[in-house]
Amino acid sequence: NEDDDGEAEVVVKTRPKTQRPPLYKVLLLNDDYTPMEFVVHVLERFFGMNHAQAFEIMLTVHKKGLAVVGVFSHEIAETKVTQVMDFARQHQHPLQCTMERE
Ligand code: TYC
Repeated sequence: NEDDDGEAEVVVKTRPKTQRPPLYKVLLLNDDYTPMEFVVHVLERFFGMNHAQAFEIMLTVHKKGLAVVGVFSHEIAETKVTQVMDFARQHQHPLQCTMERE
């Protein structure tokens, strides 16, 4: 950059990095004992899915062993996991729900 005094000058532009909060995948795991209808109900109740979506995801877990059921902030993901685990335990089903950083 050349201005009126004839001296070269370097203009440095700063590009502020936008900080984004880390996201967490909430995973549902398959097992041999939890009834399919219970899993569908969990997905409707805690993840706001309609019946068709919930049924589809339940079948994916059943066939593949696990599926991501949502992506949330750390606090929300923890709440979902706790809600699902408490609800499964109340109904004496071995359903497992976990979270992992995306
Ligand atoms: N595999 C279970 C059954 O055959 C159904 C099931 C689906 C269980 C999804 C857990 O996360 C799960 N009754």
